Amino acid sequence: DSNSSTESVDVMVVGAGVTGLYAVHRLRGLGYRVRGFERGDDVGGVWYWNRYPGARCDVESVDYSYSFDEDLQQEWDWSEKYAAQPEIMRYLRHVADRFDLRRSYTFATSVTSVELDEETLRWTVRTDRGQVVSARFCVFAVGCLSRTHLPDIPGAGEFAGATYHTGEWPHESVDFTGLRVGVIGTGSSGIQSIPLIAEQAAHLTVFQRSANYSIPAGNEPLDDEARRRQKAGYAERRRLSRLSGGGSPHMAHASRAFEVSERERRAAFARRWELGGVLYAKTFPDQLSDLKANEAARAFWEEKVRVLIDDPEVADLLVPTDHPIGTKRIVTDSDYYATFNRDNVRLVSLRENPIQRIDGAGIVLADGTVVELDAIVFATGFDAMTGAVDRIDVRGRDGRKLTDVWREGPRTYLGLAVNGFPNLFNLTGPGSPSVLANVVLCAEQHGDWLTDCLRHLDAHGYLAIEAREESVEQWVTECRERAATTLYPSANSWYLGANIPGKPRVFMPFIGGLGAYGEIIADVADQGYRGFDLIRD
Ligand code: NA7
Repeated sequence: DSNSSTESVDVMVVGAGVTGLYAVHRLRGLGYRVRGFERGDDVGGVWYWNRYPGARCDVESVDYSYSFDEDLQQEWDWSEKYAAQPEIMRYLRHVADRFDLRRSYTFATSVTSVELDEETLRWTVRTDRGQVVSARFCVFAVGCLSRTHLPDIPGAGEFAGATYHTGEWPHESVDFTGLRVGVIGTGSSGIQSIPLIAEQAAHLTVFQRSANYSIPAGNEPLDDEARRRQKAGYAERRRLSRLSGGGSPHMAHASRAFEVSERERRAAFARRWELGGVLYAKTFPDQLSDLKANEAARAFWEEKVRVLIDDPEVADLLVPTDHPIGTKRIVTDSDYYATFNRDNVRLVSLRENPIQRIDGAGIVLADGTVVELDAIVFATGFDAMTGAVDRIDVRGRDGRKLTDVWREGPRTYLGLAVNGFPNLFNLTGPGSPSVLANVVLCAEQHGDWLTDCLRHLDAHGYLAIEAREESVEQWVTECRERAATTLYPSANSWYLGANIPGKPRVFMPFIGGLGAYGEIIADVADQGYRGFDLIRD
């Protein structure tokens, strides 16, 4: 399937997830010739790959949807408060159809390298299927949680049963009926899938390295009346969301945690608990920067969770002790804690009894116990934020490799651009707020900024745009300094690369939130792309 003739385009986009689809739509709208490549054989990005049982978004569906087209927004009906993966896939397919986006993409094709020609400042793009494309602009929309992480456990190849990774779940249905199943990992993917696997399997063993904070979603079906109300309120909802940190209309309490009485504090936590899920992390504005405020939130959480778990010793293991609440993403669950009250579910704490190896029969623990299994599910997460970019051999000026420039951690200006890599943009990646906010609004924010930028270049006769090194240095410093004022760096999270052995420990997202970030990048554009070099022929 190789085709070595070179296609010439204005913009090459990698990725047909939430971010790539919108970028393609906007770029085409400006008349650019666009060629997209997508590794999966359909649109969807993370939602294409993460089809494990229970996969569900932790942002409300009304918010986790595009805002750029009022008819789309008004006509699409979400069936639940938090949409499950199949419904999000249906939505993204619908968007692709409605705006005829598929015709710009080549599917089941990975971009393997992009190389700058310093004479012309054009990029030569190569794929794993032999295509070669010459592009003026390269746009990466490859996702922050799209390169799966499989831990290197000795003997893993010897296991006689089936193995799965939640982030690369098979498209044909998986049936655990009658089987002894092990799940390794208790992040969002583990916590969402464990209750459903427990219902199906004969027996489930959960292997937990770190306990996580999880909060019931309070998920519910949406009826016509609920949808009507949401849609009628969309304008205001979106306005508030764009100003917010997280890209949803829910604002933190107006006062700091200890500026209110204990009664009011508890009432505020209770309201957030009822609202469900990840929003609890920002009940009070100082909760993620002040340890005492955080401890109040944590203690309330513990009270609520302990009553859900019958066995106090199991509860002791399920309550985290290693990080402040919210410094790893709080999981939004359905029936997670109650699952440990089932007779067919057992929790193994790897802190007390680590995995030593895997053999043909199952998982061997440090104390010599063999947990016999028919299937192992790795819910072990991702090489986050940089992993998917690292898969592409990106070579800029002087043949410098992006992976070398990022060796000590990602270095970007505004999350969008890198010195030495003119006309190359990385959307919703490190240095941007995307993993701490509703990524759909982040995708629109970046897609809009990008198209305005290209229009500016063309309107003024510029060939290229390139981030200055001092701008990159300032942005990296700003991201680090902002993170240092919070409790986030104290957790061993994937925000810091801490889940990947040997990865540099750098807080990768911009922590100031979607609204503040939007102001910064708009301001840069308004000032003639401050901090960038605009290059003529
Ligand atoms: P996460 O949140 O990174 O969770 C991965 C889990 O796997 C986490 O509990 C890890 O424990 C565990 N893990 C990773 N490596 C190992 C090894 N070697 N042994 C045992 N356990 C291990 O990934 P998810 O897919 O659940 O969710 C990712 C994001 O998607 C989530 O934040 C949402 O935003 C959506 P650890 O905590 O590192 O000790």
